[in-house]
Amino acid sequence: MLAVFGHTNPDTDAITSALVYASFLSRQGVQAQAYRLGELNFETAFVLRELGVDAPEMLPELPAGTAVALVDHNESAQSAPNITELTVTRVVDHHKLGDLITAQPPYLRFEPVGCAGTILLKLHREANLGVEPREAKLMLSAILSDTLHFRSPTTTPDDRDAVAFLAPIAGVEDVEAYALAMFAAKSDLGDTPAAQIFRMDYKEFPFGDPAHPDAVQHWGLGVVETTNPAYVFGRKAELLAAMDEARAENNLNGVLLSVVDILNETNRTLILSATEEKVVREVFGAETVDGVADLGNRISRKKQIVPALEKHFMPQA
Ligand SMILES: [Mn+2]
Repeated sequence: MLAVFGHTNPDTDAITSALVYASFLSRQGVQAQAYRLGELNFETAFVLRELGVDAPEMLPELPAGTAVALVDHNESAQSAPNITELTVTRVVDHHKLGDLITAQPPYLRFEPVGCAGTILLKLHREANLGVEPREAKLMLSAILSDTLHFRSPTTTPDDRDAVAFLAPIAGVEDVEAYALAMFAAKSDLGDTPAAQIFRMDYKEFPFGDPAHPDAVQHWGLGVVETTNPAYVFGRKAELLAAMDEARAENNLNGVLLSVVDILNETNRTLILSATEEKVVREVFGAETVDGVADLGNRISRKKQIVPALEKHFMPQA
């Protein structure tokens, strides 16, 4: 049985792509089971509840050598704790290639599109496999989530085509209304502890030349996508404390928490210390005022934040 899973601190794409790819593989005669690497966020819980679909189980500790398939990620820092001991046989992803190393030739499908769900739809169409309403709504939800319903600069024509194809099958007549309901669910944070809010959409990245491991910096980058940024800034002090804890706990050089206003398409980022303040000034030209730096319309971590930091920390040739 092939274990299929998305990244830690899963978002909607990480969960739904694991479910859809596992069922796709099973239909192709490859026994596969979806798992998750963390708790669902409120948006994903809403999507699964709407569909009456159970969340995948937490990935158990897998013995070394177990065959696995990765969706929506490929970097070891964002994967199962013992990923380097597992046998990665398949990856379907739309992120930059990281430190993936395999002993055997794997099946790899990478495309620079807005969502892993968009690639999964292509796999169905290429295999002449019909898309069931359940799978259609899972993929549709992932694409709307990852692209913020086409607001994100990561959006490609393929993502738009996929949504146009999937919405009628999924029975979603008003796509924007459905997207807004997802975003509202995601923004309804209630009394969620600050540490959990910081971790909900959080990824760690090594920056710098891997040939000089001593010079590599490790940064933790959190994002809160919300229709209610005022609520998040109301908890600024708690969030900064949670960031401080995470930095110490995980031995990080820096941490950032970007608060993305989905509807206004802006990013205001919480700045913990002089270290982050300096980097954000040098990389983005943004000054920090009261612990907040205005990063303007840079709402995509993948496309607008990570590449700029990567370049900054890479030794100049
Ligand atoms: Mn994704």
